[in-house]
Amino acid sequence: MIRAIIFDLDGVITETAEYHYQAWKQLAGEIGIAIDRQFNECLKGVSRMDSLELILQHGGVAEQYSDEEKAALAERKNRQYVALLQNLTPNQVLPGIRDFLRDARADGMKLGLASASKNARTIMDALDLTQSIDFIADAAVARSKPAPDIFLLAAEGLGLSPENCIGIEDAAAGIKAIHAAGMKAVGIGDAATLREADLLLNDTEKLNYNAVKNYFC
Ligand code: B16
Ligand code: MG
Repeated sequence: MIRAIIFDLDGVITETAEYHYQAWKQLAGEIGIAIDRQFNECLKGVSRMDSLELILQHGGVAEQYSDEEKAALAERKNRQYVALLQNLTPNQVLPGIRDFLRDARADGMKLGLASASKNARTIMDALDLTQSIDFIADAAVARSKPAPDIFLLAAEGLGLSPENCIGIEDAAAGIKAIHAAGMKAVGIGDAATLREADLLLNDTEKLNYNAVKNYFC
């Protein structure tokens, strides 16, 4: 029996990946590392510190920075990212999401958010969606996706068992996290990356509440 739907944020509810990309590109450029949009694909759904590590490895300089210096670099990127988030408006909710949330809530479903982003609440406020979600899990969990922690925390916050929840994700690590939590997974994106999803949709426009409910119930 499905009683809750738990959403990822970047790539499912909105497309903040471009802002992450711009902020990381600026920081990487300042320390002499070039990244492009293709490289940015492997940062989707990955936590801030893990993203920095991947960028430093990409530049072959991961060993050259102390933990304190890495923390300072991540903080610098975040300041730039938060400044870019000023551009975010309610118009940037991805197609189909508002209708899905409305229909799910009207049908009595609980709604949760399981984003790796420590800026999730700011983003949901900017999108005018905070009131549409019942529980936002704190991204400061011990282990990031593909570990199940953030999805388990979201289920706990909603007062439900994982087997009563569906997760929706756009990243392969996110699908793994949903399954590791014991939930069914909806993937948003292409089959090559998300082949493990139980239900795969090309984009959020195809996300219809009744269709998803009928598929899993
Ligand atoms: P922050 P999601 C993820 O969001 C992003 O996809 C990823 O690029 C980012 O590094 C991560 O959040 C952490 O974000 O730096 O704001 O804490 O897809 O899990 O909603
Ligand atoms: Mg995502």
